[in-house]
Amino acid sequence: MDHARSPYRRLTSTAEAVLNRNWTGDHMVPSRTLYPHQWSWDAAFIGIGLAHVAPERGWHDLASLFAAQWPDGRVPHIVFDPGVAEKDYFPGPAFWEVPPVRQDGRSVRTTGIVQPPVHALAALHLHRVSPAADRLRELYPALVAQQEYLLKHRDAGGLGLVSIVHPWESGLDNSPSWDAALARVPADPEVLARYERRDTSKAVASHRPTNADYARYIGLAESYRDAGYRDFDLAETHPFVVECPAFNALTAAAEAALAEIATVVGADPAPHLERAAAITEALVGHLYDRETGQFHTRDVRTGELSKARCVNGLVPLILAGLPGEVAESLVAVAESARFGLPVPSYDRTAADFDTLRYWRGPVWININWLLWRGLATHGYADRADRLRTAMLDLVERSGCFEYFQPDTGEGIGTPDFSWTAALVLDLLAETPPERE
Ligand code: 2M8
Repeated sequence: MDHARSPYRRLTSTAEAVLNRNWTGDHMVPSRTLYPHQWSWDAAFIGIGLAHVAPERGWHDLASLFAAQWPDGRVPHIVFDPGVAEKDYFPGPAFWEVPPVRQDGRSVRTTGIVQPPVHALAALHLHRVSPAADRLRELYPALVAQQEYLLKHRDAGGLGLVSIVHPWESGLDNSPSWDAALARVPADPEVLARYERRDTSKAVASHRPTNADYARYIGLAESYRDAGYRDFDLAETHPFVVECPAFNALTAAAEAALAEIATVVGADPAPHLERAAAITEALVGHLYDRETGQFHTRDVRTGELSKARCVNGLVPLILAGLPGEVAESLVAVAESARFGLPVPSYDRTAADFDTLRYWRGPVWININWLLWRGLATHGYADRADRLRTAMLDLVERSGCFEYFQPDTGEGIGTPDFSWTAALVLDLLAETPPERE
């Protein structure tokens, strides 16, 4: 990256400084205040940016995350830093009750749920920007095991799609995409009487999920935990089981990235390509709605598609194998009055669109970064360029915030947020997208 000639010189150094402050020596934290541990899909987005400025840190971050992978292949959504006190994040290791795993000679604890598998994409990106075939070779079996866990243990609906069992697994925690399915999960106020939320003491409460949502999150995590984190008969036994279009698109994109990784490490790319095509077909066959022109979340327990038009329904644009007319429709919806570039996290015309509350309206850089790649992949170069400039202008003006008010561009949530900083560095480098 030629920093000196970039029109965003200040932004480059701001973003690098955020990543330097959030590096612990072993891994990156999303935020020193709000998220003091290591998060799964954050590590992937962070690796994509670190590729340009500190690739060794990017590889190290991924390696330390995968060192906490469970024997069944699941990559936990949080790896807890043993040096951080239990009181500094809720729900912490004492809540999840997962036995410690050995990681680089020390003992670490994790959660028992997952997040979208963006890691193969990140590893391929790191290798393309800063070739490291050995690193790729070391990580490949773990990336394959991650996919096998999702595709074998989490196909609760039997359609060849991955189900999530908790809104936190989506990464889009309080998206309206889950409202219909969550309405059947009791929001027991007693649950919160037993615990204390930490997030609302570190961020503005009206910018975070509501107490009713949190009560459901805790109740769901308790029931999955108390069933031993087993994935048997989920659709019959667990109260929340949904197929998210973004999670599944990222799972298909991971297979496409693994096919490329396989060719580098001397493995067979064919099974990965087959799986990428099969997931893409299942996505279009079961989660795409021709009337709304976008994808929707399916509730596995009822078989119904959520009516909410959320940004997770646009993310399948990242798939090169998407039929042309579906890609065209997603672009039209993204540019319509419902969204607009950069896309907010929810339909602007919905009665409950909320410009401040987390994943119910604000603009997030990781999702826009995925759409930027999707636009480029499908040949919408002008729109991709416009979106890139809009994201860079937004972050330059407001700072590396966690999310942004979609009308004013004001930065909200935690400042100094790692994936915003990292993805800005990637946007500045303008690496062409890999073939998903
Ligand atoms: C947010 O989620 C965590 C729970 O996992 C939280 O609210 O405490 C989400 O934005 C998620 O996507 C992200 O990975 C995490 C850390 O940045 O924060």
